[in-house]
Amino acid sequence: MVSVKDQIVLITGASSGIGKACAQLFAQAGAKIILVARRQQLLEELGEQLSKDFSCQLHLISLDICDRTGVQSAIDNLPEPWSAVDILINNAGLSRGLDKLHEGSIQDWEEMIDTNIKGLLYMTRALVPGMVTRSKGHVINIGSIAGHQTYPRGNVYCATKAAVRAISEGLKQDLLAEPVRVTSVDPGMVETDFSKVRFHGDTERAQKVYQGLTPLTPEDVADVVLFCATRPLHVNISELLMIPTDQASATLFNRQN
Ligand code: 8X3
Repeated sequence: MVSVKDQIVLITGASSGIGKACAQLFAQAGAKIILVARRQQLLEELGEQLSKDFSCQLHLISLDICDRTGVQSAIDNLPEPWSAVDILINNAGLSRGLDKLHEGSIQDWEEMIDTNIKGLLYMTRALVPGMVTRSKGHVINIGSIAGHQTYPRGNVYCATKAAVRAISEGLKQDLLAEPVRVTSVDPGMVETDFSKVRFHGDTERAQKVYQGLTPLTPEDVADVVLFCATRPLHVNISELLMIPTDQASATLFNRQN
């Protein structure tokens, strides 16, 4: 088993949900963490909490990963002690809308494509060259069951997660001669702000998504991310689909009411 102690871990979308849970778990395991998120206030609050709970070393970057030049310059300008990123957790992502494709909002599509695909690519493109040069690194993408199965009205969101799956596969192929690992952790239903964001803040509709069943928690997913990061170096977990016991496919759920 590999320890993440003193390894530099960059987490996107770190201020909430799966990203925040990863930050907590990796901090607890002694990693040095670069937290990337748009919301400065939430970043600072999380930073304070992590320093207090785990006295870990932290670097905060308030950034929208859709900003291509912003991503490159944030990575180019990482202070020296933070520049050799060992693990990139491409977690930032979102869904917007649950509409029939021919009735969908193009703005919603652009937001999902810009964050889930392009933002992930910008981060990967900025950080992987250093990993190759140092002969050390691991890219962990947070995919989704939606990348394996398209569900009604999921159209563009599912397409973005299918793209993440293809990007993970392609990156692994292109890094075959390098000791840099690539993993995709693909969760089913996880209770986060995911549905609230999908429904543009409609909390009542969001709550119904999780009604009558036990979804995964962000901590469940973070636990698996840490598992993947801590396998011996000759072991590459390429793709890991994890779903709640109350879920069997993207559309099959066991609800009690
Ligand atoms: C989130 C899982 O099935 O709600 O990526 O799209 S799902």
